[in-house]
Amino acid sequence: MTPILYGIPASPHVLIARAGLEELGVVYKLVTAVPHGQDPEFVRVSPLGKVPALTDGDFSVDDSTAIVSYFDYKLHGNDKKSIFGNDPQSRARIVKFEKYLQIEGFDLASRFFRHFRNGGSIEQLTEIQRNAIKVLDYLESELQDNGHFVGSSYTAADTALVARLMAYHLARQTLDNNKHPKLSSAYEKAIKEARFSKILSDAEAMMGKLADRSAESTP
Ligand SMILES: N[C@@H](CCC(=O)N[C@@H](CS)C(=O)NCC(=O)O)C(=O)O
Repeated sequence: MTPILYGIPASPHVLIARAGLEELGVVYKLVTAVPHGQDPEFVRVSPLGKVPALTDGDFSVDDSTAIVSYFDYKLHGNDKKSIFGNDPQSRARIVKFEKYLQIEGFDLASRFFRHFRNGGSIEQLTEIQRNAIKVLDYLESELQDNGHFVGSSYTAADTALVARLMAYHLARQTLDNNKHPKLSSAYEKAIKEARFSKILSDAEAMMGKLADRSAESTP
């Protein structure tokens, strides 16, 4: 049975899950579910009402890291292709950055979306942008020259980074190539990869539809 991922393409946490699943080559079906949607199956698999949530046969779990880690283990166990690292030091660094991106990455994505939804002031937007730059400064300082946090292939930390930078782009923010050259080139490289450009296009299409709908409803 094909695993089902519940969520909406432009959700920052759905992007994190999808970037990881694409990297792992998981075939899944994306079923539209908005946070706190009332579809009974979604309510069952996501008791907190958050997206993303996953079902794979009888199993379900609702958290982007848990979803990626579930498939990583299912496909790779502890073999050398795990995207969570294959030695203690790599695993520690990958988990550290994935977690940082989950928590502090809020400043790159959801804070902007919340601000636009609530119609905040320019001063507030400037403050949010300033916070986002601090997060980007730190990530820039930790990224290797090859654009990965660890090693030379995409790990769960890298896919979380790609997802966060996609959300930053969806929030109409632009990376500054002079200030953040490693992040800028890592992002440009990633979105040229079909597996990542596909999920970015889905998210952009959804944002486009939302913009059209709000333009239509504007008198
Ligand atoms: N830790 C969860 C967080 C998921 C999350 O907060 N998703 C947002 C959408 S991006 C949501 O569903 N928000 C609704 C809420 O927090 O009530 C994960 O990584 O999947």
